[in-house]
Amino acid sequence: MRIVGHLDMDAFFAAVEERDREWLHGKPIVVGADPKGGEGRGVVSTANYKAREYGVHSAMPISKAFKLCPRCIFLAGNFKKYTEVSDRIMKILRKFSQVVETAGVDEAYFILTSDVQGLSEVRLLKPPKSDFELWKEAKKIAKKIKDEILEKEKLTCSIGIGPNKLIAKIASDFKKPDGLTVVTGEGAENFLKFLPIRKVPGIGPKTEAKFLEKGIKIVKDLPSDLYERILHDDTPLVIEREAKSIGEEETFENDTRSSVLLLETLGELCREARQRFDISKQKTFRTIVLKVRFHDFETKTRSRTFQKPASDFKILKSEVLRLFLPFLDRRENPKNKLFRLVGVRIEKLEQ
Ligand code: TTP
Ligand code: MG
Repeated sequence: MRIVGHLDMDAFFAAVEERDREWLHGKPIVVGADPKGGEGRGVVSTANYKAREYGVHSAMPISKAFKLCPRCIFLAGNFKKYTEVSDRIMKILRKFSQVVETAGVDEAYFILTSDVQGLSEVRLLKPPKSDFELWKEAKKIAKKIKDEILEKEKLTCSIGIGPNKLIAKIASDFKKPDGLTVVTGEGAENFLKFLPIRKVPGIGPKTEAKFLEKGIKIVKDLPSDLYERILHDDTPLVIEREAKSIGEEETFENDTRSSVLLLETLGELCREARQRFDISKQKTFRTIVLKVRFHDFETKTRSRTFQKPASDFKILKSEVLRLFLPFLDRRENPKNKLFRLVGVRIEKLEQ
């Protein structure tokens, strides 16, 4: 049995903007092209839920959005920022599932129990348990993911859990924003039957129109081969290509000189690198790199390459520590600067 999750951030770009500017809280927000007082070209990237009440939605011409909602706040958006937020969200997700497929800037599939291709017996949920308990536990994990994203990023998302990718994706969209919808293998038929066909990913406006002409409005009336394909979709997750190196870095909330915090952070980064290494197909590494960035953005890296490939993570931690200690005194930090970021990387990975 497979349990697949699909996570999708709510009104992603707009939610990030609203989060980051207090004066935007509670206002209708549209991220996209410049409306130029209704004359602007280009489209809406996204609108928050408040702006959607006016009928504004993604891909709509910005001029139309302006007509529908002149009092909406129109923002250009900052893709770099959204990518950074996205990376952090994916990192949270990876703490809960070893098999994550990033499907877009604000969405990802993940496996909660499975025997995924190439990864023998990835079991996050502890067997043996009844199916019922497994689904219940999957729901609990999804709740934890939502809680941590809310706590750390102050953003809400919607998660769907299902027996395959397609159903998980339909489920994540079922209740938005801030939804959590579980569709068990047993419940899948009942869940799907009466859904409008447009809810199925891949059925766009054109396909929908063709089916509507034939009187097909809901999923259960779709041709049976298509219906079966949705119900028994077995598309595997596409896991990112094998890395040639694995790196983790952390930018501090406030620039710091606290050796306790610095060393703790480096320890945590080694652990994270180790986790990623463990689920990669690689068996050994030969180079360890430490990266340090000071408050003024001066950046230094120090590395050590072993003659023989290593696999023991005690070496990583001790070597990182050895490379870092000179930064705690005059040797590498004569001006006693504050630290902005530290990073750890392992390179020359081999299977
Ligand atoms: P979506 O997940 O489709 O939309 P959303 O996150 O804004 O809203 P929802 O709560 O319904 O999930 O897309 C994610 C981001 O991708 C969205 O914030 C902006 C961007 N995007 C575009 O730039 N153009 C588009 O047409 C769509 C659909 C999305
Ligand atoms: Mg979204």
